[in-house]
Amino acid sequence: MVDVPVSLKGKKYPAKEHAKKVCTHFKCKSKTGSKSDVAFFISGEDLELYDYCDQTKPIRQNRYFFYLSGVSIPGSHVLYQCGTDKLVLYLPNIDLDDVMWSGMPMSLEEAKDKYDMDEVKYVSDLKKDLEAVAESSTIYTTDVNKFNQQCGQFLTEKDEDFFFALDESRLLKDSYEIELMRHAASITDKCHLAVMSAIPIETNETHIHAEFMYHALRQGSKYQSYDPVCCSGPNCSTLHYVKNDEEIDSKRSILIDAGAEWECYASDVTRCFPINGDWSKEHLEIYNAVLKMQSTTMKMIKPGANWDDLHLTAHKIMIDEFLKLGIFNSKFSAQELYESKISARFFPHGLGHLLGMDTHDVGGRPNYEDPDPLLQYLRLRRTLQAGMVLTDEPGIYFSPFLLKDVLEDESKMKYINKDVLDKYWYIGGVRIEDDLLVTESGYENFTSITSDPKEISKIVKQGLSKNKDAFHNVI
Ligand SMILES: [Mn+2]
Repeated sequence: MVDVPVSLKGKKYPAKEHAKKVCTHFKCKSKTGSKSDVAFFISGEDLELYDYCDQTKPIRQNRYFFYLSGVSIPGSHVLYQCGTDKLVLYLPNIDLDDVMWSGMPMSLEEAKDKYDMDEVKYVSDLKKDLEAVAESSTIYTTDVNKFNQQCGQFLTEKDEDFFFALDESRLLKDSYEIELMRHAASITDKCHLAVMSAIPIETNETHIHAEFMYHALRQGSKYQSYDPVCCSGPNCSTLHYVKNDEEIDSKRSILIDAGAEWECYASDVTRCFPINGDWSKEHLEIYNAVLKMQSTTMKMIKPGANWDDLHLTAHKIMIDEFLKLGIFNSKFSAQELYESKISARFFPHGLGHLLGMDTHDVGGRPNYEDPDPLLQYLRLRRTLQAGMVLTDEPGIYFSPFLLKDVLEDESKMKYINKDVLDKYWYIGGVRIEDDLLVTESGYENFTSITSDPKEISKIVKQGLSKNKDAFHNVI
C-alpha cells in the first residue's frame, strides 16, 4: 500500500470498540429480546459474476460490516456477543481451485494479527456457531440476504433499534476514523491542486475527471467516494452533473466536486476556478458571495450549534449579496425576500451533510417531506456534537431548470431584476465545499486546498505558463 498514514502504523481498526459502542446504544433503547443476551451478526459483500460472463462486478464493502470488522475481504462475516464481549471474524473457506488464479488468501493467523478480533475462523464454522449462540441470545442482523441465507433461521433482521444503534455509533468518529478521514482529505487536496494546475492538458471535462482520478490512484486511493462532478460553464448549474464530457474551451468557469476514499472513509470537496486564470466580474462576484456564506457559517461550527440555523444564515447572506448585486429587487427588504423562499431557487441544496464511510453519512435525520423549501433537502437536521465530521458547502446556481417557472410567473419574478440576472447564466454555478471535524472548542478543517480566489488565480496561471509537454500524461 502506498503511503499509509504514519499515525496509524502498527495500529488496528478499532472494531472491538465499535462493537461495544453499538451494544451500549442498543441497550440504551432498553431492548430486551426474547432471550437473555444479545448478539450482532453482519455479512460483508461477496464477489458476484456478471450474467453469462466470468468477470466479477465491482465490489463496495458493506459499511455496517466494515464498522464492526475493518475487513475488506469479500465473503467475510462478523459476529459479536454483547454478554461475553467476544468478536469473531469468519473468512471465506479456501477455494483451492481459485488459488492458482488469485494466490493464497490471508491465513487465520495473519488475519488475527491484522484485525481487532478475539477469534478468526472459516465460514465452514459459521452455521454451528450461530446455532450455539442462538440458544441464549437474540442475534440481530441488518439483513438476511444472499450472502447469509443459509443462516437466516438464527437471525433477526431489520430491527429498528439495531439500525439506530449502528447509526448513532457511526455518527461520532473516534481518533482512528478521524485519522483515516484526514488522510482521505489530504489525498483529495493534492488532486484538486493538480486539476487547478493542469489547464493546458484539460480541454474537455473528461480530462478534469481523469486528472483527479490519476492523482488519487497514484496516492493509493483506488476508489472515489462518489462519481466526480466535473463541469464547465452553464453545466455547473447541475448539482450532481456526471456526464463530464463537454469541451471547455469556450467557457469561463469550472466546478469540480470530487473526493478520494481511504480504507472505506470518504472525503468530499468542491472547488471552482476560472479557465483562463482571470475571474470574470460576475464569476468573482458569485464566488465571493459563496465564500462569505461558507466562512460565516464555518465560524459558527461548535458543539451545541444547530445546523438548521447555520443553513438559514447562509440563505440570509445570499439574499444580502443578491440585493447588493441587484439580482434581487431592492423594492423588497431582506426579510421579505427571505420569507418569499425565493433564495431556494438559487441555493436549492443543504449547507452540508455528515461525512464518514458514506459520503452522505448515516445519522443526519433529514426530512425530505419538510414543506419548507429552504429546509427540504438539508441532510443534517441535528445539533452539532464533537466528533461529527461534516461538509460546509454553500452554493449559488443559475439553473434554467430550477428557475423556469419563476421566469414565467410574475408573482415570483417581481423579486428578481431579469436584466441583471441575465448577466450571470454563463457561470452556471459556484459551490465551495470543505470537510470539517466538530471539536470541543469549534472545528478542525481537514481540507487545506486553498479557496482564496487570488491564490486560485495564481495557481491556474502558473499551470498555464507551462508548456503542454511539462505534464505527465500528454498523449
Ligand atoms: Mn457534499
